[in-house]
Amino acid sequence: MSWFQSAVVYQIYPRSFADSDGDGIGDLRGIIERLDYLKHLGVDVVWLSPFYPSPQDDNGYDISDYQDVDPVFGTLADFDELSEGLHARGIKLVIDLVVNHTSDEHPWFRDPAKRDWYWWRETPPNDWRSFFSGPAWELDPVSGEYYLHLFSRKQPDLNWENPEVRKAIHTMMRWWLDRGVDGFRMDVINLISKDLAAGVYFNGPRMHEFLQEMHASVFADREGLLLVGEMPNVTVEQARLYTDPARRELDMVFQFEHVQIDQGPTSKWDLHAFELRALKETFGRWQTGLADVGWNSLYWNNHDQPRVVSRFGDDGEHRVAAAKMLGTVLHLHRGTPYVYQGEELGMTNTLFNTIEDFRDIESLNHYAEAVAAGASPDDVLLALRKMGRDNARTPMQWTSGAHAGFTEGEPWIPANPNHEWINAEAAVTDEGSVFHHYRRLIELRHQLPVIARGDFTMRLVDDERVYAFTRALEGEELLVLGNFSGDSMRIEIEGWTGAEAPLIGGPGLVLGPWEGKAFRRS
Ligand code: TEU
Repeated sequence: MSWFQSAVVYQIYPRSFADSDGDGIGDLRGIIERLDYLKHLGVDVVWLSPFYPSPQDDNGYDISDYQDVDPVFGTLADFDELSEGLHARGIKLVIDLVVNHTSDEHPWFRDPAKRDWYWWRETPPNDWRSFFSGPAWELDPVSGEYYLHLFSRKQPDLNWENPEVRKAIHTMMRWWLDRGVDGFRMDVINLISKDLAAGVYFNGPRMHEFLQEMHASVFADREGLLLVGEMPNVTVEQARLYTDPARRELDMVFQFEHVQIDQGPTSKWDLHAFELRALKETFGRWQTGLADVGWNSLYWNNHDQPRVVSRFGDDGEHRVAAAKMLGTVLHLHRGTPYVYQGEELGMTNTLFNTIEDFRDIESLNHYAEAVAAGASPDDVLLALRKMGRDNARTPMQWTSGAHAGFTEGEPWIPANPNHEWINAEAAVTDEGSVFHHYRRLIELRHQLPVIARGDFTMRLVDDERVYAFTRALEGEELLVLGNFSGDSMRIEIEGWTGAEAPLIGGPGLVLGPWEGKAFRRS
């Protein structure tokens, strides 16, 4: 049993969390001022998205110095104060490790002696496309050669084949651990091993070797860390290898299947209707696949995903019920739950009228490319509104006041107008709020071993409206129900009568619109 099996992680996207100095951009001192809020919520770990020096082409995921703080976010002294403030409250601190690529303004990329730290070719060796539109090979007019960037052209990919690159990254990682951080969320880590000739960049041939080498070189004699790898396109079978403790690679991965069920096979902008059965199929397979070896991470949201209550729930009349139900269903699975800032308030997608309202490079580039290729601007906007990452990046809603209490200046992206009624100040004083529901879910995971470790069985696999599962551990059992519809209903589950002790919600196997419930017996 590892400590993280009963832990809950809270993700902070510093740019959008809290602004202490009125420049309209969130910062580390803003977070320091809100630590008691996190303590009240009861989370065990904070994962902090990038705060390092960066040209901010991709909001800090383009790093120009791995061992400092961007002045827009504060100083290293602020970082240390934040780290101490969290530790004093018994909360661990995990930082983002973005080492598939650097910024093109990183000194490594500018150093002629480090030419082989990146992927340079006289002609593009393949036709790879960037995740942010356009070709992944960019011509550098100075040298006349092309370099690889799987993300923006300001995010050149590091060449992990070069042992010096790996050594420099390991040294940097030890520097942060020595400074007191408790682990890493590793950005697109399954992209670091590539086979250009075979056209492979997901889960490439040397992935396990690179992770095991990193483990031996950086984590070997340290305990209590959290190592989570972000892995688009990872399969259950691969995840078993990445997260098997005996292999000494990672503790868990972020897989993407459940956040792609409403998207086309080749493009996230290709909108598909949400189907509950597809969600159950994928989650069920991951629960079973990692039951005997490895470990799941559980998430609905992060800074790259639209808000879950708008996406899979109801952000209108039944918003509070739907947000609570989604929390109940996710948190009572087996795995480590992640809460993205504002999810605990039931924050929703925002309103985007025109393309001018978007800030994210992914959305802006896609719009330009699709419209230039002849798509109708209205159709493209429709997809951006639904799937655009800026939905997750509007300011954290602290109060009903100006700019949601996020800043005293002009925010870099406007607050969602619904902060007038969806905000932390109102939620904390309302016992029936989504916030207090999340507090309770976090507390339950700490208290009940059946939540942290129990076996998982999906029930009602074919039902189109109800998500149902049971958990079991040493004679202790849970039944969890989530109504993914606006209809009230009575449920039948073999072996359960509804007379069992309600853990969440009232007695009886009846569900109101978007209601979630849990029952317990032993
Ligand atoms: O994201 C990688 C990723 O695969 C996607 O979620 C990506 O954001 C995009 O939506 C694909 O369509 C990570 C970070 O979480 C993201 O914020 C960065 O932009 C990206 O890597 C590059 O560092």
